[in-house]
Amino acid sequence: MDILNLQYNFENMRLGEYRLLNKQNFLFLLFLNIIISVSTINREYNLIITYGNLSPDCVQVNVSQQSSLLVNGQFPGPEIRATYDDILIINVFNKLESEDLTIHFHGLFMNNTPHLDGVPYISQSPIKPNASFTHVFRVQLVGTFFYHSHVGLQAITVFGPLILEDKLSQSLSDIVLMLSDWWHTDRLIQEQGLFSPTFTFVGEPTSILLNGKTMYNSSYTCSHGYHVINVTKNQMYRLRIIGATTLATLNFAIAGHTLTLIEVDGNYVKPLEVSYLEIASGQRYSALFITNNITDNYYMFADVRWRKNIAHNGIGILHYENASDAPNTIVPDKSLLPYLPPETNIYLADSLQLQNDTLSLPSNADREIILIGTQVRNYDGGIRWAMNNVIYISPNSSYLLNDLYFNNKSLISSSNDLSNLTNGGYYAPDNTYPIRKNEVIDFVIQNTVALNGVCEGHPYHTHGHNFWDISYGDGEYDPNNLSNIHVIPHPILRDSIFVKPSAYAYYQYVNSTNYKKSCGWKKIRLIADNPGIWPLHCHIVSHMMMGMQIVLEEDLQDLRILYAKDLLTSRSTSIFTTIFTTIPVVFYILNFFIYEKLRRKFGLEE
Ligand SMILES: [Cu+2]
Repeated sequence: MDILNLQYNFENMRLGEYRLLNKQNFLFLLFLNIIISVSTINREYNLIITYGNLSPDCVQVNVSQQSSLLVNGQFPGPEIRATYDDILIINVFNKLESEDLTIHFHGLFMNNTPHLDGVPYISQSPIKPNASFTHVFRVQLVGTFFYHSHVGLQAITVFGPLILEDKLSQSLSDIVLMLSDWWHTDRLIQEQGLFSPTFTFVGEPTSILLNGKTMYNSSYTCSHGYHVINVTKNQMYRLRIIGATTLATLNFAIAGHTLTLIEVDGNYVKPLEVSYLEIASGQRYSALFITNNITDNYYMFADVRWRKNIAHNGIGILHYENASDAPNTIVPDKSLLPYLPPETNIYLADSLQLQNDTLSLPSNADREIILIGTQVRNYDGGIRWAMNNVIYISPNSSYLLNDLYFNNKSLISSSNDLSNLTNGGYYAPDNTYPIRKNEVIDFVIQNTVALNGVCEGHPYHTHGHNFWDISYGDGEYDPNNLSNIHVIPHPILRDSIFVKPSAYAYYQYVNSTNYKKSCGWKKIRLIADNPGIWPLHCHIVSHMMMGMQIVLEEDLQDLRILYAKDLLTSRSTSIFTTIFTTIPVVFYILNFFIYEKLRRKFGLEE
C-alpha cells in the first residue's frame, strides 16, 4: 500500500484501511530494524569474575572463600557464540579482592590485536581488582574454542565455551561438552605449593567434570548429580568437546554410540569414525553422533590417561526423550560405562586429513628450533620446568608487548641476522625467540624424564597461531636418524598437541634414575604470518607457572594494531541504529496524524 493513495477514494472506503502501520506492523518493523542495525555488527558479552562456593562433585570442601571462582555467578562460565565476521565485544570485570585477572581466547589468532590475547605481563597489564578490560576483535575463524583465565590456577573454574559459527554449524543441532578437572584442595594453597622451596605439586585431580558436574563417589550425593544431555531419537547432533582441563589428558566415549570426528581445534577434517577420543588440555573436537540406539539412558565417560592415582569419576548421561528419568544421582555400575582403551603411543593425527584440500603444508622449513623441556631444581630448592635450560619467568611490572613494541625497546629487529641467537633461537636480552616475517619454523618439542624418574606427557599450545602437526618419535629427536622419525601422512592444522611420553611413563613406571633421559618428541611446522608477541607453552597450567613456556617475538616491524575504535566505528554504528529505529516511529506518528485529520474532516466513524 502506498502512502500517496491516502489522498484518494477515502470517501468510499473505510478509513481504517488507510492506516498504513497498525500497532502490530509497527512493532514488527521496529524489531526488524533493531535487529538489522545491531546484530549483524556487534555481539557484546560481559564476563564478571567473582568468588563463589562450589561443590561440583557433590563434596563440600573446607577451603577458603577465595578458592573457587565463578564467571557471571556460573560454573562453567557462560557460552560466547558468534558468527564469522562478527565483531565481538567482551567486557571482563575483575571482582576479586586481591587477585589479578586476564582472559585468553584459546585458539584465536588475534591478528592485529595481540594486545587482546589475555596473557598477563606479556600481552597486557593484568586486570587489577575492581578494574575491567574490554576485548574488541573481529571473528576470523569458525569452530570450537574456549576462553579461560591465564592467571595462576584460576582456569580450574574460570572458563567457558567460545563457539564460532558458520553455515554448517547453523544447520546442525549443537551440544557443547566441557571437560575439566577439579580438586578438593584450596587453589591458593596449591599455587603457593608450586613456588615453595619444599615444593608441593597440585596433586592429581579428585574429580573429572562434564560441564562442571560429576559425583565424587557413592558416599556423596547432591541434587545436581551428573550432567545430563537430552536428545531426541533418530537425530544427528554435533558434539563439541572442549578439553578445559588444567592437568588431565582424558579418553572419552559415549556408550552405545560411535563418534564421527569432523573438526579439530577449529579446522574441519574429513569425517572419521572413532569409538573414543583422547583429549588433552587445550584440545577441542567436534564429533557427529546419531541417536539411533534404543530409547534409554547412556553413560558418557571421560577417564584420565598417562598419569597415576587418578579419579575414575568423569561421568555424564545421554538421555533419550521418553526414556525413564536419567539416574543422575546414582553412581553407575562400571559395566555400564563405555570401554576406554589404555594409553597408546599411536597418535590420532595419523588417521586425520584436512577437509580443505587447498591448504598445503610448506614442503620445507627455514629453521628448526628444538625445545627441550626439563624439570630442574630451583636455586631455593624448589622445582621448576625449563625450556632449553631457561625457566620462563614472566615480567611483573611492565608488559612485554608494551616494552618491545609500544616503547620500542626490542633489542632485535627482523632485519637483523639471527646469528646472535643462542640455544637454538633464544634471544636472552628480550627473553624471547625472535622470528622473522613469513619464516617457516619447525619446532621440535622434546620430553625428558622428571626428577622423580617419570616421563610425563605435555600438552603444548601456541598463541596467535595454529601449526602443521607433522611428525613424532620415541626417545630423543635425531634429525640424522630417520628410523626414529615417524612422518604423519596427511598433516592437519591445529593449535594444541599432546607430546606423549614414549618411555618411563607413569603407567609403565619403573623405579630407577632416568632423570633427563629423552622420552618422546613431536614436531610442528609454524608459518610466521601474524606479527605479535605469542607464548608457546605447556597447557598443564601448573607446568606453565613453573616455567614451561617460551615467547615468540614475531615480526614486530610489521605489526599494525587494530584498536576498538577502528573496529567499532562507534559513532556511525549509533547513527545507523538511530536512523533505522527512527523510521518506523516517524512513520507511525505521521500516519496517526494523517488518519486523525482525515477522520475528523469527513466525520467518519472508526
Ligand atoms: Cu607440561
